[in-house]
Amino acid sequence: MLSPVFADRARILVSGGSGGDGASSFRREAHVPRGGPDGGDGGRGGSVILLVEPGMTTLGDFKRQRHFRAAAGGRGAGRKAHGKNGADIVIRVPPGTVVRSHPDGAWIGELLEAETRLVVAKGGRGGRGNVYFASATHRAPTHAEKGTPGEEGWVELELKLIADIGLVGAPNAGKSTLLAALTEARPEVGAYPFTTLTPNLGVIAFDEDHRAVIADVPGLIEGAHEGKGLGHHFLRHVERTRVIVGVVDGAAREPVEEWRAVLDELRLHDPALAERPMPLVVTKLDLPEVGERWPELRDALRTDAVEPMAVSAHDGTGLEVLRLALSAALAEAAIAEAAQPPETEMRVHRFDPMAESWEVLAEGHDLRVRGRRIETTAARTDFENAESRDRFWRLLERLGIDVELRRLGAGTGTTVHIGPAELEWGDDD
Ligand SMILES: Nc1nc2c(ncn2[C@@H]2O[C@H](COP(=O)(O)OP(=O)(O)OP(=O)(O)O)[C@@H](O)[C@H]2O)c(=O)[nH]1
Ligand SMILES: [Mg+2]
Repeated sequence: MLSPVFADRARILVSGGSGGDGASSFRREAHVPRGGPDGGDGGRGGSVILLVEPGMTTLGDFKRQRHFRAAAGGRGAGRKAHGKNGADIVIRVPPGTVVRSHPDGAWIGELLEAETRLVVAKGGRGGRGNVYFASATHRAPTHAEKGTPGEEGWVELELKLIADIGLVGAPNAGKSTLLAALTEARPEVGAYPFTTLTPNLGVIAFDEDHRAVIADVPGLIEGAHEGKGLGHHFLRHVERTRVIVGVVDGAAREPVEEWRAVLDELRLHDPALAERPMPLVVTKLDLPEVGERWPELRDALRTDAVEPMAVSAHDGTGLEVLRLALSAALAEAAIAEAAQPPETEMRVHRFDPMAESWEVLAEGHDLRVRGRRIETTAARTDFENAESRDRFWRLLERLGIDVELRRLGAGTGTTVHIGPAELEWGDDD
């Protein structure tokens, strides 16, 4: 049984492991005083990965553990030994989790289907060992790269309800009662409007292999699309359901008018919503007055596309017919979905404006170089090693950054920040 849940949010700190440093080492052999370089690469750092866990329905677990840190990669060693890769951390999240970076709110991805994964903090790369830098003209390089740090940051998780079927209707129409009659869920039911404040979820089993999630949604009233009542907040979740079922209160004073108002609200929220084929259910058929007006109601609600049904959640009348109709509507929706690109496909946008370019900024008396490539290289450079330092300098020259630094006033003693590195400008360089 699924408990009532909705729109959970959690904020977690994720840290990829740093990559291991590459080794700077030389072969030792009995009769060779100094063999060739044999320093192996560092291992990559572990990543933090989100994975959809189909059974989960809340983000409540994240209230306790908020920091997830993947393991660092091992250092490379002599004899070309490769450092061990750091283990990934896999965090299970419910289907429907939307991931954004915090605090900028940038969209990172959306996890909908079982098995879907999303890397939220990539582990750092292992540095290359000095073996890698040997060449015909430079047979004994001491240069080896350091591993890069893993990505780290806060991400915001938001759980958006994904139900296959959404029950919509006016307040007090009997949506929650119907949900309870069709599933194991036990939502609160009340003889007054606005009993349901957040949607309830239940699983309906058609047979052993076919199950679907149904959600009821707080009642929709006139003005819902502009924020009246509570249902408004949930309309966007209704949009994502495969089938919307209209629930009409058979015992309302004006059932047809009331339903038309709900339909108007759907239309005002999104015209396409109201156009979707929508099974219609009149509730409370066990009440004598409802039994009496049912034939008339049926005629009034019938359209070319829809044959209304009537049920009583109290005595079970009509529920079997409703189940069959839901099963058929889901099958139809599946066919329609297959015909068009699935909107539930995972979209992942990683936008990185700094990937190719660089810029130099003044920071007080210091200068800062920003740019993906140059910052990454700085992070991988061991500035204690003269040879590594030279390589880095040559990259600055190649990219033209040195000219820009000078133009902005770099002189002896100026501090230049590049990624994690803090360098002092020397004119003999
Ligand atoms: N006699 C009868 N009463 C019903 C039936 N279904 C619901 N009711 C009653 O109608 C009232 C409203 O039921 P709910 O299921 O809470 O209605 P709802 O649509 O979820 O209402 P909100 O959450 O306020 O939007 C309750 O008093 C229920 O007992 C039914 O099939 N027969
Ligand atoms: Mg309710």
